[in-house]
Amino acid sequence: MKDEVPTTEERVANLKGMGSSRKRVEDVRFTQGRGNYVDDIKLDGMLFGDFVRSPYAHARVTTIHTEEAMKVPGVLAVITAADLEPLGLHWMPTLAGDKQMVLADGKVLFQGQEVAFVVATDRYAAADGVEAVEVDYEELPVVVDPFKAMEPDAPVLREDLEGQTEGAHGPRRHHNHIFTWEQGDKDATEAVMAEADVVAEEMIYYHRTHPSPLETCGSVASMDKVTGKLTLWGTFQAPHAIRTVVSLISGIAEHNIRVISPDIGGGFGNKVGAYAGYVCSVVASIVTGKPVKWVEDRMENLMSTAFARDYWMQGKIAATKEGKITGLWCHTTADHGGFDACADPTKFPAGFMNICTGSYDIPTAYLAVDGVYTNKAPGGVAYRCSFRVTEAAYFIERMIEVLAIKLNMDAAELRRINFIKKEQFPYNSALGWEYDSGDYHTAWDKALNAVGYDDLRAEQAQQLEDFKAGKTRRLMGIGLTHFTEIVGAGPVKNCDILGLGMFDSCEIRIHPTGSAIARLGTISQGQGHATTFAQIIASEIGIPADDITLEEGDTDTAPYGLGTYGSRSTPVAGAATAMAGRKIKAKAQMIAAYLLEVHDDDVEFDVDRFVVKGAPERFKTMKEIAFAAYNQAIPGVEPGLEAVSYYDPPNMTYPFGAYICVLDIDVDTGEAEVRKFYALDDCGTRINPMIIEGQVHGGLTEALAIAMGQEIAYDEMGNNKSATLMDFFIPTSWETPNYETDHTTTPSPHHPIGAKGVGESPNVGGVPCFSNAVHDAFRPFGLTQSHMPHDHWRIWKTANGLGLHS
Ligand code: PCD
Repeated sequence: MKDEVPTTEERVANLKGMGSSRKRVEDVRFTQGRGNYVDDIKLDGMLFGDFVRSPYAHARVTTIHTEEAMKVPGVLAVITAADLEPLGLHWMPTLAGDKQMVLADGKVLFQGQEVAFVVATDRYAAADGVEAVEVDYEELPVVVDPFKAMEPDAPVLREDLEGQTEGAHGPRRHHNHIFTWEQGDKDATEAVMAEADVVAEEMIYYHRTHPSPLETCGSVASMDKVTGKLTLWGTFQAPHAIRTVVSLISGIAEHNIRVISPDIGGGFGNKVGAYAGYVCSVVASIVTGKPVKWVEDRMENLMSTAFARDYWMQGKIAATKEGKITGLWCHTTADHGGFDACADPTKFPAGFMNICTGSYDIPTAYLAVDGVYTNKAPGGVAYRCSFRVTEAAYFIERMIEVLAIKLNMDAAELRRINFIKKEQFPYNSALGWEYDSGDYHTAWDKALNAVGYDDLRAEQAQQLEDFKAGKTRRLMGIGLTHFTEIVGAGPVKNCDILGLGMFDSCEIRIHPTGSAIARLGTISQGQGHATTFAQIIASEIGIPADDITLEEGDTDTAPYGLGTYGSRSTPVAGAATAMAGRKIKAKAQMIAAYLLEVHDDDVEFDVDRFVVKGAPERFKTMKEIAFAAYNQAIPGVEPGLEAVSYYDPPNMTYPFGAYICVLDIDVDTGEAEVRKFYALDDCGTRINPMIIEGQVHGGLTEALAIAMGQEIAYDEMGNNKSATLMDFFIPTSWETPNYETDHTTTPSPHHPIGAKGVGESPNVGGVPCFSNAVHDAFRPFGLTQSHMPHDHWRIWKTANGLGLHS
């Protein structure tokens, strides 16, 4: 019957393709305890490793006594640097062109540094063995302040580099100096500063913090001596790169290494780098011939793997009296800890910090970054941001506020008059980027209208009157942010990690019955790739998303890719997915034309089928075409229906957003309560609006944590003061406010489906927004800058310092 023929809308809906809020297919497993994380892996005869760690931040290691540990029942081996040295594995290369000790080689440079690896028959015996190892240390003077580290008589931290005046990123001018990275025009910027009507200057500190995913880092190494094959399961955000690195440093041929990232319980940049635990589990497996598991505990995670931020950003911003910005100057001192283990593309030692001109049309700018060694843990990862983008966004969004104060202007208006205009895209920034697309004014107006900005300001003024009149002890702060991100590394010509170009990949195989499997070079850590990438394929080739299996993370099966971080999966692997889909579609078109006995050009794609142009009743569905690909001998066409795409993006994508936060601050307790948080994101074409909303909620909550309490703090002796979740702030549902989300859609002109990344945006935009709200509350009392995190104590101190407690 005619009305049984599905309508176009029904056929589209049936695909659950791009734009649909398809439910996450992963959650069937995750919500029923069927996830398979590294610590769930149990192999026959598996052994366990645990680290002896340094209690000192800087000390010479004279002797390591292992005899007592070897007597502990179950302990099989205690590995030290001396054991690794003959294998050349006592040091390993970092992603930043530096090298790092796997196990303490003569000295330790941060508290919690790995000193020895105890291998035992179970986790508890390994821990007992760790207790029984005695290490003789000779304490050395500690430097935790990057400015003091650069003083002439500062202690020499990296003795291994003594006398080396050339580093991986150019000359070193001091024994604790790593590199200086300069971008933009220094002389021109200084000239602008000298001539400007107004120059605002401020030191903006983005404190040290740490990603803390639910699952900590870990690995299981299994060396099969019979086949010569090493299998390595681990919490890897970049499994293929790990395989290549393991091959290069161990000498095991790459085809004999299989790296598997099983389910990952959150990454947030913490799982990008290579850690001592991975190396030690591999070595221990080779030595013992047994599988060896290493999983760090929470304290080890907070103390030793991948910190984030720790940037001291000295800024100057120049403008005309009317508020038109004429120049931006920034000098950053970057505290990298004991080793430069930052995870950035090779040519970018300070990541994408040069996106610090933000959303504004700033004609002249200069940025210099000095990387410095201190006695703190190494890392410097992109904790929910694309390589230092969050530092850049925090810097410019604070500088805008500081300038607004100096000009005595409304900060929303100051932003508006400086935004890059829609017609200026593609826009070349003064610090070297080509922004692909944007429509900032539209987003800004939508945001201000949505929150009723003028009314909020009126209410705030009234509340200030009441405060001054003694009628209330609460102040209201309105935080504004307009951020621009840069995600999707990314052009192979600019971006590589350890020489590996940052393309990504997707392979799609259509089965005879019309369902499919797709494999990608990326790896989900909770983002929902199995859901969203199937949606791209569904729309591209007309097979329902529910009929497509997605696989990532097994280097024996997945095509080579650079992994998931820096919100690069959608911009790069998502593009590869669309391109692989298009290759399949092109072949399907030939098959359809053959079946319909017309010329290739006489059929056209229609949702889930090819139809004869002008005769829509004559068609072949993708299901029929798939079967024909395996069942018919078609002249000039190979059997089968599959394709692979390795995608090298022509540019990065530049998502943006307008965020507004309203805070109520109790000046007597220092408590800050989020009354309202509005987040408008523009990530170009949206694949799954529900997943995007979830990404925004998660990223905003991490932003709340960072801005309002989360910090890795050290005392003068280099003791980590926040190595437990008692001291390191993780917001629960209690502290987490409601978020209002919104969007505009400005597609990327170069991405095959117009999509930009979104996973990191809420963190990048959220941190300055919360922080600006705190500052805004105190603006009438003369506050221009106070350092994050804005916990109750610091807010109370700020209020106190402004004389509000008298
Ligand atoms: N999307 C859609 N649409 C659009 C975009 C996007 O839908 N337009 C979606 C996708 O598909 C996915 C998501 O969303 O699913 C995301 O995406 P992206 O942005 O592209 O990103 P990816 O690459 O995928 O991922 C990454 C990110 C990052 S970077 C981070 S931090 C975080 C985020 O992601 N992490 C995480 N998110 C998340 N989530 C979860 N759940 N978990 C996790 O871990 Mo780094 O650098 O690493 O730091």
